[in-house]
Amino acid sequence: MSSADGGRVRPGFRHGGGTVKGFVHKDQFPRPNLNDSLEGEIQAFLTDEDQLHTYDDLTKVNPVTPTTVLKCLQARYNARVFYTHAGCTLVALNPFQPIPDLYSVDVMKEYHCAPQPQELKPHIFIVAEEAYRNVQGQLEPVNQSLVVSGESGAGKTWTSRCLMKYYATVAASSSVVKSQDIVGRIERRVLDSNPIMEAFGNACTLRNNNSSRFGKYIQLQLDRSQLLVGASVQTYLLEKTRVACQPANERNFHIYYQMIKGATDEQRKDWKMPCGQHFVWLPNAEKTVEEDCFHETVEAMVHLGINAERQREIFRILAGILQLGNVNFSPSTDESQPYFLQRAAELFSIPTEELQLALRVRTLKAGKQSVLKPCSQTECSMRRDCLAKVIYAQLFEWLVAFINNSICADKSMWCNFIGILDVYGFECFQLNNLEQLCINYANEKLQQHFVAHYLRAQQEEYVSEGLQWSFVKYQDNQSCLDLIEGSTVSVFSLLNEESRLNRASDCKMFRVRLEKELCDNVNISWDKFSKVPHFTVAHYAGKVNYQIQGMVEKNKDPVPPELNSLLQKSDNSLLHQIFTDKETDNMTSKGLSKVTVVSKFKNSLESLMKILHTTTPHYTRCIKPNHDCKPLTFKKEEVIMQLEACGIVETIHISAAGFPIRIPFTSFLQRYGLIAKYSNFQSESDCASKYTLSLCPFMDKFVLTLLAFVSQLDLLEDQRNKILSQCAFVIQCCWLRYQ
Ligand code: AOV
Ligand code: MG
Repeated sequence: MSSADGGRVRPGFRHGGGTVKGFVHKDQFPRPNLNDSLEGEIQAFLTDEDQLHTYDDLTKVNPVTPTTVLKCLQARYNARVFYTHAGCTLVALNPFQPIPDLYSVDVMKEYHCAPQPQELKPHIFIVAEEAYRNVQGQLEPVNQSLVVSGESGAGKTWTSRCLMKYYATVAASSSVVKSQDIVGRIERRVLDSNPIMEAFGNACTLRNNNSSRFGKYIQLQLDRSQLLVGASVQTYLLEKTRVACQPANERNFHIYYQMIKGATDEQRKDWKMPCGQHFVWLPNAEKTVEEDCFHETVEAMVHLGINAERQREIFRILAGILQLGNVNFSPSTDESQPYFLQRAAELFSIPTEELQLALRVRTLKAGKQSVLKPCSQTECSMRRDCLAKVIYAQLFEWLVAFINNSICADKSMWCNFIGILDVYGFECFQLNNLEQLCINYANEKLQQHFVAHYLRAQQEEYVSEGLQWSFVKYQDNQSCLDLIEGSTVSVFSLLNEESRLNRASDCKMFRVRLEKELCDNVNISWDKFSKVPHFTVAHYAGKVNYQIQGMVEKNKDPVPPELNSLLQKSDNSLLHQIFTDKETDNMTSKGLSKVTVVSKFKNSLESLMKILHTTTPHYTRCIKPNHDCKPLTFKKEEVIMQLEACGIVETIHISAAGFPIRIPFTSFLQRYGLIAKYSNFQSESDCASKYTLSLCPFMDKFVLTLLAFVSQLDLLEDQRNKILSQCAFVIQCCWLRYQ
């Protein structure tokens, strides 16, 4: 078996901006023996297991099957190698334990300074460096996107942090201009946005102790000299329900646990959080996770310019929400109620009576007159939860806006960006809600981007380049997306309609309409005998049951108007500001937002897709080797499902079958130039030009792309082998642009 170290130029290096300066092929490539039959190859593969861990790129595995790919990844995992190329993508296996020195500054520098980084061991820094060099482009600069995907707990957020640290190191402006002001450095501030957003937007779930409950796309802004001068963050749909309702065995957002564990006595007093106080909305507080680091969050806030007074306002708002969680509307516990309500009101700096009124009484408008109607116990609880959610979500939005203000460079200062996308990963619990539907929908969108951009586009390009290409079938998830978001009849369209109609039995009607109007769709099914009404969607990553109960209400996301006006009266200047700035004109008189949750989410994802389509994407597939998050444990069945879901085998086929080896022109001449000497070619350049000639029709059109000429190379190889009188080699290869 040949060496697994090919040093090939991977397909990803050429996207958009053409080939990358410095990223050229070294004249080494694997040479499978022509005389070996396929069986022989399998045999060779199977008997060569000792070497499996040396396969840096899964395109070199021969033959490419789910089993061989899995075996290779497992061998590498066991050998403590966590990154492997898979053609245009990078597969990242989660070690679930810190690996010393894998991400050190020295390693960053090694990848950054290498003339040909792809010849180094596969690493997330290769992808980072590739994008960094691609930004310059060959004809014009091209924005880049690093798309990190994988299921919950696979390592997306970890990977995104590594990428940010990489750029903050290799593209640091302070490396050029020696600044004494460490805190003021832009790269420091960009990095500091992470702990803040994770404290407020991540939580401990059954899948991941640090699960992102929002999506984010961060654009790192680079100036003409490729230095990092700023960044901007776009966030997507925070799972705000968590603040008032934590699923069993999960926790609220990290920030709360950080506060109760890290506060000083003085702060506890100020936040009305005495030691030993039980908070209903703080379950599993005994569980400690790495992220419970209050000090780090506060330090990051300071670096970003959130002053002590603002911080106090933020923490008092958060503490007020916690008190609200202890307010109970059942008559039996009536006594304790004023106590928590009063504390909440004090922390929100609003009058207690007004808070009580807003929670307990609804104002109905009848013409010009207002009628007050007491709320039922359930309605009161809903209003309480709603208040908590709306405050938390607005606070999160304010924080993101503040971060952007602090790190975003003036448009005149930057010319290109590298975007890093880190969204919540695919989730499947026993019971799933609208939150999971949105999360999984986002993952479907990303998968579709990959399918459209790579699996489909790549093959179409092969065909249009005149290659003899037998189409590799792949799982296209378009039909599942149509089911979810389609504009005619889809889950979202029915959900929106029911939300708009706002009828009392909306859940029942939603269920009836789903079953009636989508009965022919193969991507959706029902278990009519189930006690819990639900529907099942066949996602690319597996089937998920969605509970129907509560979906329409969540989609409406009503905010009683009384709550808004109450918060505007707050003496907490931050609370006052975020509710005064908040646009209220998209609310109906009933407090219903005219834009439903799913429509808003769909629109924001569509804008994201538009941006992604204008950039050169680089895909990293994070794989979770075991569902228990155990260090260095590789569960084959779990890994293979993830590999299949993201279409890794098809990706490898498409990358490998057409272009298993990429050779630049000079290497091509070195290898085949001798044919010219012994054949009817007059010279090396004649040899090259004859072969180039046959491809001329494509040269103008694909001046920036690689040219593939599989059959010609077989011929060349035969000739070469004849000349050399040695055993035959089969070389499938493609050719880098003539340079
Ligand atoms: P996710 O972002 O993909 O899940 P994370 O990036 O939070 O997953 O990773 C989960 C955990 O795995 C981290 O907290 C680390 O403990 C560990 N981990 C991941 N990558 C590495 C690595 N390269 N080296 C060491 N440990 C690692 V979610 O946000 O739940 O979809 O919503
Ligand atoms: Mg995450």
